[in-house]
Amino acid sequence: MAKSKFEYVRAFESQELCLPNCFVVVRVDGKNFHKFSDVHKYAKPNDARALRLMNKAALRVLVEFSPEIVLAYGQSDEYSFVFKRSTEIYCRRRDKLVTNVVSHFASSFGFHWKEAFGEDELKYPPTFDGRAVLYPTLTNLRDYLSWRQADCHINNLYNTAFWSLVLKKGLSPSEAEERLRGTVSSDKNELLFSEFGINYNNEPELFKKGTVIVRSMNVNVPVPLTDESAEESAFFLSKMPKLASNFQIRNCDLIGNPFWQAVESLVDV
Ligand code: DGT
Ligand code: MG
Ligand code: MG
Ligand code: MG
Ligand code: MG
Repeated sequence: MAKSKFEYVRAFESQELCLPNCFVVVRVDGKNFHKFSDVHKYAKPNDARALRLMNKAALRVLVEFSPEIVLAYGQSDEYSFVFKRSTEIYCRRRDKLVTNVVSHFASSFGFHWKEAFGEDELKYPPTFDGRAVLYPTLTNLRDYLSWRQADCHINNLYNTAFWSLVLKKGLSPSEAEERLRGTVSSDKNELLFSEFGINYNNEPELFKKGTVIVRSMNVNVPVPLTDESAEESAFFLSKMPKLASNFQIRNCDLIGNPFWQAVESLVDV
């Protein structure tokens, strides 16, 4: 094929490759979801419709890039996708990886909106950012996921106490903030129990733990802490490619050893 005189501009393109042998974690996060959650009247502190939609968009990403993503973890407006360390997808080109994941996630979020939100319309197109982080060891990867799950727990405990004070006791946001200043976890647990009759341990695992999706293929993920009801499975599998049924969606602990004993042979490849 004849080359045009313009072809030389290609040489200006640069590309970064993800270091060999490292886990590639792509994390997406909603842009200004403080506002997005307000405009779409998300329930406070947690909106199960929104979290289930995030899970469904994430499942789409695992299916689209199957079998390269072995694990994903999501909470709030974020999701982390773990590519197996041996992945050769896009020759490990960083830009390709991040942009393909984030755009597939965002379009899936819009695509499945109605299944989660029904008559409540999507009022404007949501935006997600994306980044890739490389982890050389399984310990680093475990610590990364533990960090995200601990973040989920800390925020959820705070938000549950905060919104109880505001919505059930009529405190203003600044009064609630003042009331919680300097409290530790046990104080918040106690406050929820004594003032609102809430046993934090009994809150839904979806809210307390976030969600992990495992490319299952025979691994026996322990503690199906959520009952994966028929209704829930139907939600995840509707309007999805068949392959979606090969993934396990759980709201389980990622910090302790049992989860890793079950998935290590799947993840560390
Ligand atoms: P960013 O990420 O820098 O563009 O800004 P934001 O506003 O997305 O900040 P971020 O990602 O740190 O915090 C997530 C926001 O999303 C936070 O304002 C709470 C909101 N959000 C996420 N999930 C829920 C939910 O289930 N219910 C409610 N009410 N809000 C939620
Ligand atoms: Mg942010
Ligand atoms: Mg955000
Ligand atoms: Mg966030
Ligand atoms: Mg092209």
